[in-house]
Amino acid sequence: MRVPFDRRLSTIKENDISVHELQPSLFTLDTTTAEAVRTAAMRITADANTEPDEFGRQALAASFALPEEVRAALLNFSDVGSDTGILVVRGLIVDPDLIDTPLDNTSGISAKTVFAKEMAVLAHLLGSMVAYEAEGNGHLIQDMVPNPKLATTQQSQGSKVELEAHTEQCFSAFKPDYVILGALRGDPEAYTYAFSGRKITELMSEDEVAMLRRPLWATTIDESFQPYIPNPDAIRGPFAILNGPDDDPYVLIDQDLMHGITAAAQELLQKVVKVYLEHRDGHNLQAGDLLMLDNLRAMHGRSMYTPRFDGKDRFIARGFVVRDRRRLWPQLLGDRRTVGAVHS
Ligand SMILES: O=C(O)CCC(=O)C(=O)O
Ligand SMILES: [Fe+2]
Repeated sequence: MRVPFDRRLSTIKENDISVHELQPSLFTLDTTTAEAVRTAAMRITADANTEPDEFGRQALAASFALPEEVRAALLNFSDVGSDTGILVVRGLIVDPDLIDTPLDNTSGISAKTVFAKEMAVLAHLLGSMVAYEAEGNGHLIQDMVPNPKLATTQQSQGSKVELEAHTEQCFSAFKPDYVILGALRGDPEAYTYAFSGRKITELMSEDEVAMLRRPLWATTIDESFQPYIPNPDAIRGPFAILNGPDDDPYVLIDQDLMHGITAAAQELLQKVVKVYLEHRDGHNLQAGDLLMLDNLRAMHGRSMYTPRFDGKDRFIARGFVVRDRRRLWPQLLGDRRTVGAVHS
C-alpha cells in the first residue's frame, strides 16, 4: 500500500526531532514502572561478586524486558546525551531489609541487593558493566561509603572534604564511558556535581575553547592505581581538555592530577575549574536514585558532607560501564569482566 505523501513527510519530521532532542536529566518512575524494572531485574540469578561475567550477561538479557519508555530514555541519553551530562533515574525500589551502611568497601554488600540488579539491568542499555582490578577491591558493584579512615582524602570514600573536579580515570585509555551511582541511602548534605562539555563551551570564550582543544595538559596517575603498574611515576599526555564535535564536545580533566605544560595552559585549567565551581549542576542523591554520568561528556565531583558512622550514612552502589567491551578483550582478566590492574 502506498503511504500518502503528506503523512510520510510528517513522520520523517517527527522522527527527526525526537532523535536530536537532548534527554532531560531527570526521569522519574511511577510505581508501576518501578515494579516492572524490579521484575526484570529479578531475572538475574548470578552473584555479582563471584560470577561477574554471568551477572553482566544476565543483566543484558533482562534489559530487553524493561518497559519501553525506560528503554527509550536511556537509549536517547546514550545517543545524544543530556544538557548536564547526567541522567538520574528516580524511584527505583530499594530493598526494604537493607542492612546497615558498612564502614569500608571491602565486603561487597551492595552487590547482593536487588537494587544492584536494577542498576545493572538499566546499565546494560548503555553498554557493558566492567570492574577494575585496581579500584574498589575489583568488585563489579562497589560499596561507596564514608570511610572514617579516609574522611579527608581525595577518594570516593572521603566525606569531610570536597571531592575535586575530575574525569573518572583521566589518565587511562581504558577509562569507563559511564560511572553509575545508585543510592541505597542518601545524605541531605552530599551533592554530586557534574559539568558538561556543552556548558564549558557555552561559558568560555572562543579563544579559550580553541586552546582547550590543544594537547597542553599532562597527568600523573592516581595514587590508588600506582602500586599495580610498571611505571607508577610516569607522566601521561599531554592531552587536550576538550575534543570531539563542536556541538557535542568531550571533556578530559582532573583538578588534582593534571597540570598545564605551559604557564598559560595551567592558568586556563584553573579557569575551567573556576567556571565549574560557579556553574556546575548539583544533584542530591536520595534513596532509589540511579545517577548515570557520561564520563566523556561531563566532568564531576562531590560536595563535602558530615557522616555519623552510625550505620545509616550515605550508601552508594557504584558501577562502571563501557560501550564496547570487545575493545577491552586484551586488558580483561580471565573473567572477561575485570580490567587488569597492570593496564591502569
Ligand atoms: O560520591 C559521589 O557522589 C561521586 C564520587 C565519585 O566521584 C565517583 O564515585 O567517581
Ligand atoms: Fe569520580
